[in-house]
Amino acid sequence: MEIKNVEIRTIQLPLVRPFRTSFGTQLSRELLLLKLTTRDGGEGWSECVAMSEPLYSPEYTSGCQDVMERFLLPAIFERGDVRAEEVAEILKPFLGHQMAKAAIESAILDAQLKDEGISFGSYLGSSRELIDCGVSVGIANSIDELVKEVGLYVSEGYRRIKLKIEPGWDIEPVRVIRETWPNIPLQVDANQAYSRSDYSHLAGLDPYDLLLIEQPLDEHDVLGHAELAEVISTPVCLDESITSLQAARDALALKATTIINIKPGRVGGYLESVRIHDLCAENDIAVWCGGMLETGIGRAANVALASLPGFTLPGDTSASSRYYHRDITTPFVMDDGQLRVPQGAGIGVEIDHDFIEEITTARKIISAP
Ligand code: OSB
Ligand code: MG
Repeated sequence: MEIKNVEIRTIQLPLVRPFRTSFGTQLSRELLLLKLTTRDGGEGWSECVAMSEPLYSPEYTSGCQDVMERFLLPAIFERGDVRAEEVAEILKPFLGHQMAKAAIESAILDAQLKDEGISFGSYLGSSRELIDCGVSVGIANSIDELVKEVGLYVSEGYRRIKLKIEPGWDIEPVRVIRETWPNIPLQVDANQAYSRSDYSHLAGLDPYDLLLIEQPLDEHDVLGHAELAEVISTPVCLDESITSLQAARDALALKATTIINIKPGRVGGYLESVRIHDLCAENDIAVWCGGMLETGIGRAANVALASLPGFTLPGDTSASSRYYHRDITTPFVMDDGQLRVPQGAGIGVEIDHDFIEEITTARKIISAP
């Protein structure tokens, strides 16, 4: 496949409610959309999941655009005829920047699969048509507000609740939610907000039958997670620390994680995600699909990934309406706590071009020479 050009747009989409985590509060989602056009008229779409500031990971929207324009796309263009399976290898000399790389690989994969008439799901190795949905609940202003928000999601049918926690907002909200819903699958996500001096405090979560605690410590403190896992009974799950297949291997060898959150952007793409899935399956490690407040474009591919056999826990793959009043694709609508895996070619969703135009704040076309 020869690429003619890649259009990079910045879009800004308001969230239905503020999303507060230990690293800040999001009121709206800014992200990059890629539209790739091939020399023979094919098209591929992807979204780059980096956020506007480097608070969750080192990447951020305008930095991603810069590295794509300056280094990543020129290297892809130089190759000429390119397939998605070659992208990681071509981009390997450029260190880091997994989210930018993932966006390029995904756009190429979408164009390639549309050309071949294959869906993301069947290409990646999907084993089911429906996936179980969880929902990630931000830090609330009060316990009352939290109970209301969780109540809304429970009534909508979500099959698992994840509470964002941080020092000062942890044991008490978990206790109340567990007492209010004794049987709901429940887990927590700290986004690196704790340190090595907090092990005994985090053991205070043990009585609440949590599925897991996600990334309590610094991204680089893999050994700390292994130490913590020895002293608490809640299973430790890594998110931010797992930036590649190699990182996953190391974390498993160190016993720093017994469950892995796979986010394609964080690990450099869907192909690396499948490799991590396979590694975990061989080692009897459960995986689930994380989220980055995606629009329908990223969500479509995530839902396909989440339908692989090793994804045995509900993911942060919620319905479009949990995030946005209006999505930029045919919306993902939850039925009985599940989403349907798109069956059409490529990502398999219709794109709402008019709406994308409305929410575009910047647009640039990068052409192959
Ligand atoms: O840590 O999983 C996270 C959103 C943005 C950045 C990081 C995270 C999250 C979420 C929300 O928890 C997941 C989603 O519903 O998309
Ligand atoms: Mg997380």
